[in-house]
Amino acid sequence: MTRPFPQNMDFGGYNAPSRVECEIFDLEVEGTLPAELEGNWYRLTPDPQYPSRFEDDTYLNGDGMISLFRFRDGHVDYCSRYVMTERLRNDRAARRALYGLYRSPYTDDPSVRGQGRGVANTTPVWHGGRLLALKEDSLPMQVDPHTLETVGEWNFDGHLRSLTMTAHPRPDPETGELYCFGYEASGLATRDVSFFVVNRDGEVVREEWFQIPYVSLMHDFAVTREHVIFPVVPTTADLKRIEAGGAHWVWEPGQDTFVGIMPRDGGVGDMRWFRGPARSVFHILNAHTDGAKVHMDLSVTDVNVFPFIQRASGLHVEPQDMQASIARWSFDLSARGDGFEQTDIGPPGDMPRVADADHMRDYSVGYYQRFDPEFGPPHIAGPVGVGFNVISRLEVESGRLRNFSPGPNCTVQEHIHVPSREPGHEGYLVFVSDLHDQFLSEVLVLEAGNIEKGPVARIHVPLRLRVQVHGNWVPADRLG
Ligand code: V55
Ligand code: FE
Repeated sequence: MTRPFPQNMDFGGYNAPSRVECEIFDLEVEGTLPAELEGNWYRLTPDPQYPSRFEDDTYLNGDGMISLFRFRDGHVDYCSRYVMTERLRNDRAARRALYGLYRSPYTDDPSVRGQGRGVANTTPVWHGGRLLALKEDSLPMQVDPHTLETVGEWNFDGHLRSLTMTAHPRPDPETGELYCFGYEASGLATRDVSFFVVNRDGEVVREEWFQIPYVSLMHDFAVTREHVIFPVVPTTADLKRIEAGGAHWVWEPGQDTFVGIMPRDGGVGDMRWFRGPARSVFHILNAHTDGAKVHMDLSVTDVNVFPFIQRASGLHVEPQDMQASIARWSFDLSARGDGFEQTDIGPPGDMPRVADADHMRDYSVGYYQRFDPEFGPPHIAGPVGVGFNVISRLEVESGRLRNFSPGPNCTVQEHIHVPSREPGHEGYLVFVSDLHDQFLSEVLVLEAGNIEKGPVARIHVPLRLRVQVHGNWVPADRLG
C-alpha cells in the first residue's frame, strides 16, 4: 500500500492518479467508425506511481503512462502501460517517491543523486521505425509500438550530443525529416540549446548548438519550409535557486521575449534575434515563410498559465484576468530593427493542430480547444486547472470559427487529426471526452470539416482516462 495522494487540483477529483495498466479488447462503439480510420492512436499522460514528497508538486512531474487505441476493421482495442524509466524502477523498488519536485533534483532523496529523473510523460512520436516517449528535460524512451513495453532510453545510437530533446519535434511532410531541438542541452539550467535533424531512417544527420539570452522554458518551436523559429519566453530557471531546493521555473515579467529565426539552409550562426515584451508561449499552431516575411501562429498569454509556476513566482492570476489569444507573429526579414507584429486571429485556447500535410506552409484551417462558459460551467481537468470544453475549427484568413462541445458535464482532451483519402474531405478529429458526471471517458470521432454536426462515432471506455498531454496518430500502413 501507499499513502494517499493529496486532494488538490493536481492529484484529486478527475485528476486523481489512475495507475491502471490494462488491455481492453473490442471496445463498445456507437455509430459508424469511418472505414479509413485504420491505425494506432498513441497518448501520453503523467500518472504518478507514488504521491510526491511535496504536496505542492505538479501534475507535470508524474510518471509517463502510454496508451494505445488500436483501430482496425471497425474495431477498437485499448491498452495502457507505464513507461519503465530508471526513476519509476527506483521508486517501485523503494515503494515510495524518492524523487522530489519537478525538475529540481536537489529535492531528491540522496540515494538517487545523479540517477535518471526523466518521466517520459509528454508526447509519443513515431519516427524512423521507433516509438519514442518524449519529455523535454531528458532523452527519449523507446517503447514497443504493439505491446507498449519499454525498450529503453534512446540516444540515437550515441549520435546525439544533447542531453535533452523537446516533446515537440516537427515532422517535415515533404522530406520525412524530423526537426528537433533540446534546451538545457548540456545540463541543468544551462543556456545551451541543441538544434538537430533526424532523417527519415531515424539517424541524426545534423546537430548544431547555440546559446539563448537566459534559461527559458522552450516548450515548442516552429519550422517553415525555409526557416526555423525558436521562441524564448521569460519562464526562467536559475541554477542557484534549484540548488537551494527551490522551483525550477518562475515567471519573470521584466524580461523580454526573444525569437530566434535561422534559415534552414544556413546554420545557427545565421540566427537573427527579434524581441518584444514578456509573453508566455507553449504551443504553436503552424508557421510559414512568404518571401521576406515569416509568420508564426500560436497560443499566447501575457503571463504563464500554470498555477504551480505562478505560485513559485508569488503570483496568482485568474484566467479571466489574462490577456490571451491565438495570434500571428509576423517577422519582416527585409526590415532593420528587432521588432515583430502581433495580430490576433482567434479567441484564446490551446492544443492547436493542423493537418500534417499543411505543416510548415501557408494553410487555411487550424483546430484548437477553448474553455467557453457558453457551453457549460468550469470543470477541473488537466494540469492548468479548468479543462477545455469546446473544439474549434478556425479559418485562419477570415477568422471564422466553428465549434463543437460535447455537453455541460464534459471537458475535451487534445484531439488528433486523421487525414482522409477521399478528395476534398478534411479528415477527422478524434479525442477523449471526460464525462465528469460519470467519472468515465469516451472517445468521439468528428468530421473535421463539419464538426458542428457532432460525432459520427462514439467509443465507450469503461475507465476514467486522465487528461493526455499529447497524442499522435500512426496509420496502420506506416507501422510495418
Ligand atoms: C508542458 C508539459 C510538460 C512539461 C513542460 O504543456 C511543459 C506544457 C507534461 O510535461 O514538463
Ligand atoms: Fe506540449
